[in-house]
Amino acid sequence: MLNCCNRGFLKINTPEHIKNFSNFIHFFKLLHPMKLKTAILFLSFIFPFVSFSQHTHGASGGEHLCGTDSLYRLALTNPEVRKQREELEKFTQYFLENKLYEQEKDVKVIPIVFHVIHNYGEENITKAQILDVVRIINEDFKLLNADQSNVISQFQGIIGNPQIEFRLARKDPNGQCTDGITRTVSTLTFSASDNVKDLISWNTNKYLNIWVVDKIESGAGGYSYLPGTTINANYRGIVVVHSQLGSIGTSTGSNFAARTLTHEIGHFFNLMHPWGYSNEPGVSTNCSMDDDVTDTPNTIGTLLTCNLAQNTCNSLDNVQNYMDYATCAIMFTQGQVSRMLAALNSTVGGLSYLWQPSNLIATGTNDGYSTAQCAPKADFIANSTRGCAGATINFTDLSYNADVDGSWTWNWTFTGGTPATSTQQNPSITYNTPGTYNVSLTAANSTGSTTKTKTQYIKIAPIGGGENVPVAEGFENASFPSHPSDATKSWTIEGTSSVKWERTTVTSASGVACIRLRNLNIAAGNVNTFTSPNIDMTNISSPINISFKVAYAQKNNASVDKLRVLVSKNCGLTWQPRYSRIGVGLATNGGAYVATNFVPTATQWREETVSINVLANSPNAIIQFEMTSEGGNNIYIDNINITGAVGMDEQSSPVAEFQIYPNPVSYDSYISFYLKESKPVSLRVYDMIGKAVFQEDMGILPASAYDKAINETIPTLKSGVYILELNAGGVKTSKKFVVLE
Ligand SMILES: [Ca+2]
Ligand SMILES: [Ca+2]
Ligand SMILES: [Zn+2]
Repeated sequence: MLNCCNRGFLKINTPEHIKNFSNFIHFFKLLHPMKLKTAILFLSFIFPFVSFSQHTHGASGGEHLCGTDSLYRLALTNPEVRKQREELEKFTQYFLENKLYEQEKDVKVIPIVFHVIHNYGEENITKAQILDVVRIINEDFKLLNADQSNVISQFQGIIGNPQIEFRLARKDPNGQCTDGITRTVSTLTFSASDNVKDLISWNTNKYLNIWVVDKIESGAGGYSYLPGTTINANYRGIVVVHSQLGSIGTSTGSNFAARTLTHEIGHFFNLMHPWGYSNEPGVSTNCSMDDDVTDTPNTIGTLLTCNLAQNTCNSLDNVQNYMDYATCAIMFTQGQVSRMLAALNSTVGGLSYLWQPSNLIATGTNDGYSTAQCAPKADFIANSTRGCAGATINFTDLSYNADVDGSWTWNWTFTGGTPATSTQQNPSITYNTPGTYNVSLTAANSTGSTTKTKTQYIKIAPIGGGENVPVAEGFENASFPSHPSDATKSWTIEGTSSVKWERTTVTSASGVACIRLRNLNIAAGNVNTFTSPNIDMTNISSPINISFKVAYAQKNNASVDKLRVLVSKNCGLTWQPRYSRIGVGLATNGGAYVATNFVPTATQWREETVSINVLANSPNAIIQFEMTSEGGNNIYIDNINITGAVGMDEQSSPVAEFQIYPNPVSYDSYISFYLKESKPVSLRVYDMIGKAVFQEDMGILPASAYDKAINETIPTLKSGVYILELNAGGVKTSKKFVVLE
């Protein structure tokens, strides 16, 4: 953890920190027998160095703060890393002594690429947000930032201008057209580290790679390798969370967030924090360390404050420096610029290759390079991938790699949908027939087109069917989640991690089995669910409850795993949370931290009872257990019981006495109901596979009793069993009826 420096609030475990520090010094002495003090001085450039910027809020802290110990050790033990750091520092000293920075007159252009790693959430940020941060770093690295006038007078004279311009790549490593933004779908975005660089990395001798993620595993807001500190060239670059990227969109919008990428690029160009190589700003011992920059005053560092009179090492601190952790960073010093220019003239870390004219041509970032819009890369998302027969699902175009202009076309295909094709950008499609369907989109512009197909993407369930109340699930049948004889009564298990909910006989609250999620080794941010079959609650009224037994333990005080129970009455189109417990509130073992595989004892189960009256009278009730992993231990559930009263829930429905008589229906059957208050009313008839075969919108009806002759209302139906759904102001009530030949 020694050189894990955090941009933001620090939760360093001090004893661990000191222990590691001692280990490193000890190790260093083994390699280089010399006086400890000298060793510390040399550490600042020999030590393999990764900088961390921590998220300003919601940091996971604890053991997750710095997940790269092994990386440090690996780098430290690598002679090639030490050699590169020594080489770079030697070159930097030569560069400074000979004032070679005075010869650096031209703006250096750096090709950059943003790799957005996402799982279709808010972390899939807009191009506008990326263009905003490109604007910010270009202002900061060309000294065009308007707020430079706020630099206090004592430092006005040493403001530095790096003269560096960042341009989004227009050619990818294969010479293909790009707008400098890639998008990769992966749940690694929820617990990112160098793992996301294994998903995608462009030649780091040609591009500055910036990976944008939802969360960094260590809790940091961003991190960058200093030049020469990673032996894997694919790992050079910057990982940053979307909430600290730029000033718009999903960014928190603070100056700290908006300047995070500026700070990280400073590290990428070999700058350290002004307080030196310690990972802990604010401690007095930092006064004896330096950042190897002559004009940055010694400081112990600043933590999310902005005291312009701050004086921590017997001189005025430069708290407005981008490389400190103040909330008012607005400048580099000239000394920092000189060191960055030295690094940019060194091949260490590949930096000197980036701005060569031949590389600008290769990446499409040379002056005057212009190209047509690239062909779009097709992608899309649905507002829900589940629904009952008759559900309307909204699709959103997410195609990228080109800006939408008048030449764009969208050609959608919706197997099983109505309509079955669309040329709208964001169409809404109705699915009347139960089944599992593919969706495909071809996005085109004047340059070209690509097609994205999502197979078995939309799952439409029939109206009614499945289980009936009461439902008891004790996980005793070995076929779980499958029902041994009736597939409509099977449960489903889904999730983003490779380890998912599973039936186990390791322990149980009753019988010999239960369901568990081996959460201990699941990365934070993963979401795992198990979901009931459809439960037909037609004629089931409140009180409706679900009870279950749960067992869970935290691993440490940072374990904030969340269990929720959600209900849907439209086959999963929309969900309502009914239960949520987090971390210590979820724990059932008295709150002890368990570091190894948690298996509950008989007394470590807690029974929960949750009211789910919202499902009253729904023919399509579904219940889902959802675990969001956040660093804790295993969770177990057993003895699920769903109970309700039989009969119409007269209190909650504006409709009473809904009847079809006689039934089986004949030419003189009637539909009758009593509307207690004025409501918009519609009727829908479904066949037994759940396909909507008839629909009538009756408009807003006044409160009254209604009797409608069925042969004047519903067209002739083939013989069979049907469900008539009466929708009064959104409250649906269903009746089965039979048609005979
Ligand atoms: Ca200094
Ligand atoms: Ca059981
Ligand atoms: Zn930093």
